[in-house]
Order: sequence, then C-alpha cells, then structure tokens
Amino acid sequence: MTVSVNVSRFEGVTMAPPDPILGVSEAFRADTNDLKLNLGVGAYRTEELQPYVLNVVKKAEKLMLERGENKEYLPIEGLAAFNKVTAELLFGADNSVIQEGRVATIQGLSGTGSLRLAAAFIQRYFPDAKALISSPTWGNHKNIFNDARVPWSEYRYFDPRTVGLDFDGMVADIKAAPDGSFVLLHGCAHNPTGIDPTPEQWEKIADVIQEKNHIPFFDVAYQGFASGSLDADAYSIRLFVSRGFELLVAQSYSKNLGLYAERIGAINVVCSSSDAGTRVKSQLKRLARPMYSNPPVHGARIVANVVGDPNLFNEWKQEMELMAGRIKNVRRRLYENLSQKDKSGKDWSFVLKQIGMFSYTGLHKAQSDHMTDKWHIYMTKDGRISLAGLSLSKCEYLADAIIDSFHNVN
Ligand code: PLA
Repeated sequence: MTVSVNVSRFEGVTMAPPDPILGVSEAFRADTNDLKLNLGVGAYRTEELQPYVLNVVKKAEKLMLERGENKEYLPIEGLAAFNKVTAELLFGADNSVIQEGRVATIQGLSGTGSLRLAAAFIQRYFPDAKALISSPTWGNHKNIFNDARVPWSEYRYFDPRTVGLDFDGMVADIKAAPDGSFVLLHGCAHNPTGIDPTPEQWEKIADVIQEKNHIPFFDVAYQGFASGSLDADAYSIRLFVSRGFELLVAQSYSKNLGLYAERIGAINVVCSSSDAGTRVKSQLKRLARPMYSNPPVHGARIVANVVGDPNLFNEWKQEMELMAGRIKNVRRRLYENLSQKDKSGKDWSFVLKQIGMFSYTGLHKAQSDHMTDKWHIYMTKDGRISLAGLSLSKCEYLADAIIDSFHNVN
C-alpha cells in the first residue's frame, strides 16, 4: 500500500532565514559579476584569492597515507595524541595544569562543536547559571547558547565613539551579572571587532571575574592568527590559568591550520584537581555519545602529526606568520587607500589598530547592502569584512566602495 500525500506533513515548517555569515557565501556564488569579492566568511585566501592548503598539512597527509592508517572508530574523547598536543599548544607543555593532569580535553567538532558541547555541559551541571557574551560577538554564540538552553545576556564591549573597547562598560556589566556566571571571552582577535584588551586590561578583567566567582569560558578560534605567534596569542588564557582559575576553552584549527572542512578542535576544562578533571571528562564523553558518538579522525591525525613533530611544527609557525603577514599587508594597503582617497578628513586609523582576520568598518546595514548591491562586495550586515579574503590588488576597489557607501548612504 502506498501513502499518497497531497498536503505535506511538513506544512507547518517555515522557511529559515539564511545564516548571516555562511549565507553570504551562498549569495556570492550566485553573483555572476566579474568584480565580485567575498569578504563574508573568515576564510584565508592567497593573494590570487584562491583557497590555501598549508604545506605542512600536505606533508602530514602524505605521511598518513604512507603509514596506511586505518579508519576504525576513535574513542569518544577523540585521538589521544591530538588531545595531548592540543592542550600543550594552548597552555604550554610545561604548565602545571598539564603536569598535574588537571585539564580535561575532549576532541570536538571544531570550534563550534566544542562550544556546543561545553554549552550542553553548562546546561546540565549549572542549570541556573547564565552565560555572558560580548556585544557584539560572533553571531553563532547566541545560537549555541539558545539551542543548549543556556540563558545569556550581553556585556558592553565595543564603543562606536572611540571605535575601541568599552572597557569600563565591560567591567561594569561583568560585575553586575549574577555570581557564578560563565563569561565568554575571545582569547585573541575578537570577532567581529578585531579589538582585544591590553595585558593590563586582561588583569583587571580577571580581577572582576574572580571577585564575582564567575567561570571564564574562552573561545580560541584564532591562536597564531592575531599576532602570527602561537604563544603571544595564548597570553590571555595563560594569564587566567596562572591565577588559578578553573575555566573552559574551546579551540579550533579551522583558521590556524586551514582545516576548515575537517571540523577539528577541542574543548578543554581546567579543573582545580585531577580528580575533578577525570569526572568532568567522563561527563563530556557522556554528552558527546548520543550527539555524534565519536569524532572524525582525519583532521585529528593531521594536527597530531604537525604539532607533535618538531620539524613540521616549526614549518607550520613559518606558514602561519606568512598568512598573518599577508593579512597585515592588505590591512595597511586598505588603510592607505582609504586615507588617501577620502578627502573628508575622516580618521580611518582604526582599520590599522584592529587585529586578526577582520575589519569592523562601522558601515551599518544599509551601507553594507549598498556595498553588495552596487559594488558586488559581499560582507556581513554588521559591517564586518574579512581581510583574509582580500588581495593587495583589490584594496583600491574596496576603498572606493567603502568611501562611497559611507558618505552616500544614510
Ligand atoms: N569562534 C569564533 C569566534 C569564530 O569566529 C568561529 C568561526 C568559530 C568559533 C568556529 O569556527 P569552527 O567551527 O570552524 O572551528 N567564524 C567564521 C566562520 C570564520 C563561521 O561563522 O562559521 C566567521 O566567518 O566568523
């Protein structure tokens, strides 16, 4: 007997809006104009605007093929060699939290999956706690906490008047939150603003978090990409760890190893005792099992081979410096073009001060729409552009578009 369905049982399912970031790439693909430029998603491109597979990744994959590695399931917590080097990369191999076995590390489905697992953990073990996120933040943070049913509120972060950090607002809002909140912090290269606290400001943020008994929850998606140095970009996390905090860190290899589609990252929970670490790890595994059972192996092996091998590790650092350097070069060229071409006297130096993959241009939604409609430049509607998708030769065109949109659209 066949079932004939005239009216879909899914009639009540409404159309979801396009994703504010990944939806931009879909729109870009549909545009047939030759001038089009995709500055939406934060994905590194070469000067020729082609995707880039790191040489160290190719070398690691060659090694893996030669060894003829099998495709058996990984344990729920992921590849042991991956988890080890990942925690070491973040905290430093000689850090006492590692020596004392106080870090629970679980391989996750890149940064997003690791954040989501941590959010599920918060919801289960701290059902009354709230998350604090910066205003603005990476848009998916809100989705993650919403889906995990973790209530959240925002703390002030960006000050449009100074185009810098609203430090006093940030501290006041963290102070005003209920004790024991989870404070989400971007470890480095804040997305979307490109504005990070100074070392002195990080100290003061740690003071207020400590005073309020909050739990820091770091999102580290750009280690090595902000400054070009893996250690310098781990400054904030290592500072908090050195002050004795228990904390969470979600980590991603999408950007620094260019492993976007491999979905490789980790969630690390630093605990005050190894015993607590063991128990936390067991519960993270329990949460992962019904969600995705166990993580994929390919990216984990690449990371273990690159980070765990002194030669490949050094080569990786050089490649990362190259990538970070290329972004810094286009940042400078864009700033030069903007300041030379714009005769209004507007100060564009904020472009230079921001760090990481993005520039937060200050263009509002209508101006961002104009960038796309008239100039075929694809970007997120909050005025963020990914400099990783820009070449030196396109800087002038981009500057023209920004100046036109800024001055001619209200
Ligand atoms: N955390 C932050 C702050 C991010 O910016 C991103 C990626 C992630 C986590 C997650 O990355 P992963 O899951 O690939 O590890 N943000 C991108 C891509 C680069 C995206 O939106 O998914 C962005 O364009 O903002």
